[in-house]
Amino acid sequence: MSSRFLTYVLRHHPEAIGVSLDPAGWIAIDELLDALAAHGRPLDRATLDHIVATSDKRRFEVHNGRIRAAQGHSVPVDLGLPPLVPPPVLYHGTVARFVESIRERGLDRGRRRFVHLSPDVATARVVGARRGQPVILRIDAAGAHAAGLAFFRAANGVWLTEHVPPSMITLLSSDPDG
Ligand code: HQG
Repeated sequence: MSSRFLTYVLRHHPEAIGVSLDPAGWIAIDELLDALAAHGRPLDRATLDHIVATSDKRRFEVHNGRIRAAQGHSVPVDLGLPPLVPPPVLYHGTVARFVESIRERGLDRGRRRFVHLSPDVATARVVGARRGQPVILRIDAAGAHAAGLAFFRAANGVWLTEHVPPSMITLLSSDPDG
């Protein structure tokens, strides 16, 4: 099993294996493994630990025998992250077909709890490249924070905020090497 089914369960559809997450998104690992087995997706603890340890984006947090997705949820969760002062500039990787709408409406969280922002261009490029030729947007995080928007940092370094208005967004580059 790759991390994909685990992120599906822990971010979006815990009910797919008949479990629920606690309000902060955690589930006991024993309960998760039992439910996976009961739904034809057996996974042993060593393999789970390997998936967690080798997840390229550090997608999972493990603590006190429990596991949760670090970010990316569409189910209602309160991760309990403290609001932080963000770096002055953050980045968002997307693709050209979304840019006009983003310029008009700003960055929307869509079905997820938050808009996801990257601390550097290289990471944003990887995020955008999931959908095609990446386009990098530069986010005036200092300005957005000064305007009263709350920022949070997930355990894996992804920055989260509920919405970014168009005035805080600059098209940085549509050149994958730029
Ligand atoms: C776009 C992955 C039109 C936005 C990544 C994005 C990340 C708009 C798409 C994490 C828009 C949403 C999240 C607007 C935003 N009009 N399009 N107003 N506002 N968009 O997947 O940031 O591999 O929900 O640009 O690495 O791409 O799953 O968000 O293209 O950390 O672990 O709407 O998911 O991590 O797509 O990715 P998503 P995202 P994992």
